[in-house]
Amino acid sequence: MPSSLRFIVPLILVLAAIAYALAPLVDQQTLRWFVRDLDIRSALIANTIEEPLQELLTTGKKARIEGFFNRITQDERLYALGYCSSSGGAMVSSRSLPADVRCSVLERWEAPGEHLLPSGKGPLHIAVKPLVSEVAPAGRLVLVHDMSFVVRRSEETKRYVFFLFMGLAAVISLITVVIAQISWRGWMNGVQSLLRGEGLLRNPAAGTQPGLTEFTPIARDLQRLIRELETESRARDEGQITWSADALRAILHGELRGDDVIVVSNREPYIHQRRGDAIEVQRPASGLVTALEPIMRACSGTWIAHGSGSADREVVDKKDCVAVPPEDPSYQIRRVWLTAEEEAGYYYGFANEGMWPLCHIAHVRPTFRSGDWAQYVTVNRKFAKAVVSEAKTDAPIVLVQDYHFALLPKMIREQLPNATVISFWHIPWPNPESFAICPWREEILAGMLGSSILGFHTQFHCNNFVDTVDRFLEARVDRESFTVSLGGKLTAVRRYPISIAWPPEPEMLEKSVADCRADLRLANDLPPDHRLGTGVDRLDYTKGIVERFRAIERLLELKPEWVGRFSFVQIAAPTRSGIDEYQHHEAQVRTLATRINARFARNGSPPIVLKIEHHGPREVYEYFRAADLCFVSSLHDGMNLVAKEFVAARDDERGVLILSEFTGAARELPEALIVNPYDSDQCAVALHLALSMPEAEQRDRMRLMRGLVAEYNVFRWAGRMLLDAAAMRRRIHLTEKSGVLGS
Ligand code: GDG
Repeated sequence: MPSSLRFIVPLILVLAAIAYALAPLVDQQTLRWFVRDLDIRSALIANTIEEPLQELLTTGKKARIEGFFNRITQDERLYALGYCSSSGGAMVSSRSLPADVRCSVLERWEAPGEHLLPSGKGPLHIAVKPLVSEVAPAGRLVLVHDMSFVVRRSEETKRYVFFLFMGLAAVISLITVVIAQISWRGWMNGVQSLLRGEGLLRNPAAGTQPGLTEFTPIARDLQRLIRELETESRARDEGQITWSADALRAILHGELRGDDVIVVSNREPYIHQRRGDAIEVQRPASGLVTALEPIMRACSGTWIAHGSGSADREVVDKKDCVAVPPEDPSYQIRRVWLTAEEEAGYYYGFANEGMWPLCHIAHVRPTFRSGDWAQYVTVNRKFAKAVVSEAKTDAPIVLVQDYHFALLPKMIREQLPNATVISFWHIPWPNPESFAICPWREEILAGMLGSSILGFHTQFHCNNFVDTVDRFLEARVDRESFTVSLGGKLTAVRRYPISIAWPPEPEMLEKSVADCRADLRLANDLPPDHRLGTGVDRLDYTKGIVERFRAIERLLELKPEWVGRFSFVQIAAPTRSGIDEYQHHEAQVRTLATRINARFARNGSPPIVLKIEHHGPREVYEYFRAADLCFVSSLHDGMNLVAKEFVAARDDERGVLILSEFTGAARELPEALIVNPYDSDQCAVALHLALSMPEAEQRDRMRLMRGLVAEYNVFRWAGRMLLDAAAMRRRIHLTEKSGVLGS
């Protein structure tokens, strides 16, 4: 209440001041009203008494007239009456007429209006009315009214106005205090319940606090505002996040606290190999492992993969699991064993002879065999079983990697309908016409649509996928939200461009660029000032190595000044060598290199140095740092991490990237020299441009590309997918909750 007084006292003072200021106005106004009343009253009395007075005047008896006047002035208000004859003489009046009212001064009161005469009792109102008659002498009647009552009334009115304002002040204060108290309590309760997580809006039927319903619209606005602020701050925060392994871990701790996370990929993150008596642990150099390992470490999850190492079986427990990383175990690998037939059919057959060429459109015909398909189905089912047995809850988050597991999402969803399945397709998705040649196209699409979120590197591949679904399945495609609904289940199709870890491991950049340049020229028997280009790829026909060599040949034809002054080192890691197409490809690459070298080698410097063997990651980085240019000429590539690795390796901001327009990376790195690898003349020009590019231009281009790779690194790729999954789970949770409330 003391706080209420702080409000009431000033209010009363203000209203009292208003009443005080109004008092003279009230006086003036009431006086004006009474004078007008007395004017009318005087006229009325004059008219009433005119006739008897004229009769008395004809008699000429003064005493009778005075008596008449005295009788009339018995009236409480009529103070005095007088008569002045036009023919002159003294006034005939009642006894009470003031002495200063004389016939000689009557003119001043003749006009109608406010004629007041001060007296000891209070003001007197004087009215003069002319009397004209044929029977009696003409004259003027003087009517004097007592106005002391006006003063009395005015005092009363002022008192009344004052008390009225005081009453008003009291009522206004009371109402205000009551409303303020109710609102305060209501808001406090509302804020308390909001803090308790109950929300301000409760269904009246479900027990809204009494007296709060009128605040519902305000509460709703408040809630919306809080939501908008949250979203805005999250968006702002995400924009400001410097994505790193630690940032990813911290975000996952916040967003997916306690959630069960499972990764499924064909390749395992740690491979145990037997070397004589010892068991060696190998870590495949893979962007995928770099990206997904922080997630697994943060969530202590399970990574399910094909156990391919020669000592893999020796180190697992009874459930085929092994804790990793070996030096500091924080998550486990669950190994799935495949028979030789399964591996041949599922991996080499359907995945790499069917799906791989199908999706890359690199002019290698896909081979589809029903036997391979059967193994593909079997192996996908085997992995689905492993997922179900490893799930600790009925709603795990499962990250399915790549084209080896197109059927897995649907199989998981059938057995764990509450699971959140995020599938990522690392290779391109072709247009519907190209995809149509797959004999099991409907099964593949339906399998993938078991995912909650389906990710591709580029929007172009997302569009291709949605178009393909639209063409071949009875599904509802929403191009506004980019979702596909099949059998009432929704899949969001999203673009998540993969990248590399940033910053690169410090030991990769330990050796200076100058040392790398000198050492690698020496190691390859090249002069110290020799210009060097490099390419690092798996020996895969989609990488355009043949086209790259043709472009080098064309450069030397068109610009002979580079003959003997420029060499290109191609690191080609053997891959899928059990597949015929890959053997042919290797042979073709070797033959071409030999032919070009025979044509253009000078002074012991071959234009092409072909290294078909696996290199250590440090060695690969050394080549990136030593080279004047890196040439990525993929015929079709989901992203291509080599382009980004070259950029990351060049902390000296030198070196030129020549990049095929058919890579996902080309959409992110426009500062590279973008080429069509099928156009060898254009590629030759790009090579020449790169070799003659001024250092300042190299720096400007490299700086922009490094900025992009730093910002859009692999931790953002993984983080964005998981944040989207977390948001999707929250939304589903809320929908279920409101469904329960609504029912
Ligand atoms: C698929 C998609 C997508 C190569 N040779 C050696 C070696 N490498 C490393 C490179 C790079 C990686 O392998 C190759 O990555 P890419 O992205 O170029 O290509 P794919 O293997 O075809 O991968 C592709 C990727 O998935 C990720 O989503 O970008 O589009 O086709 O890191 O440096 N590493 C070592 N020795 C070698 O001899 N150590």
